[in-house]
Amino acid sequence: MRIDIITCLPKLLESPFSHSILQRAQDKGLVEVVVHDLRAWATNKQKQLDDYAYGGGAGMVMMIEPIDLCISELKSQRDYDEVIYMTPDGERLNQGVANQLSLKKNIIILCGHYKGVDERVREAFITREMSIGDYVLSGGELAAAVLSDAIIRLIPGVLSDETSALTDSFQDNLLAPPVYTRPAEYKGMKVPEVLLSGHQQKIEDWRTQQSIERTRQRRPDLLDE
Ligand code: 6GU
Repeated sequence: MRIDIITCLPKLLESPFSHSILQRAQDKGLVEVVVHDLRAWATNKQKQLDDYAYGGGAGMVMMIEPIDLCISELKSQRDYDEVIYMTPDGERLNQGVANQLSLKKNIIILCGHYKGVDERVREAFITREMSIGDYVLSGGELAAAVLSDAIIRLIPGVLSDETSALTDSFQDNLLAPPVYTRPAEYKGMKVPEVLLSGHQQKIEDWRTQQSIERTRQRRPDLLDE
């Protein structure tokens, strides 16, 4: 899989892809993440990317031409399954969407900034608009990093234990059960006996029951879906 991220703040995206699982996924060749500085497609000598909104009002709007040039250049090099625009008024990201997107071959992610992009960008180039939740971030970069992380860890081979994504919270619309490690007792706080019992079936049953109970208490909305 290849993810092309278009941004006017490429530095914001350096660190998230340079550590741990996301770095290892790239080193193994399972995913290629390429961050593009939109400034490289700026057309005037001031390298301007945004301008005042027609009709007035606070906030700058990202101009269509640099985005058109950038996306057109990428599309001339390969076919893309999706061109995703990160915006708080997009479709809310969930595990189901991450699962879908992890099956794609090439995707572009455009990060919004300022008051957003000229609406014609959305009409002409964008196939899908994503939000990561009902709150506003300063720009789409951190949201793009969140989306990319959620996708990349689902690509087969990225997680060292292939089954570990299957036991994540939300994978079956349930929250994950509690987990424990050594010591078996710490300052009087004990690990549930069943986990020390060695009875694998009892342990699975306990985990399932804990997942259901935890979901009922914390996220009853998930049980209705
Ligand atoms: Cl995708 N962008 C911004 N700027 N804020 C957000 C968001 C995206 N998702 C939630 N809040």
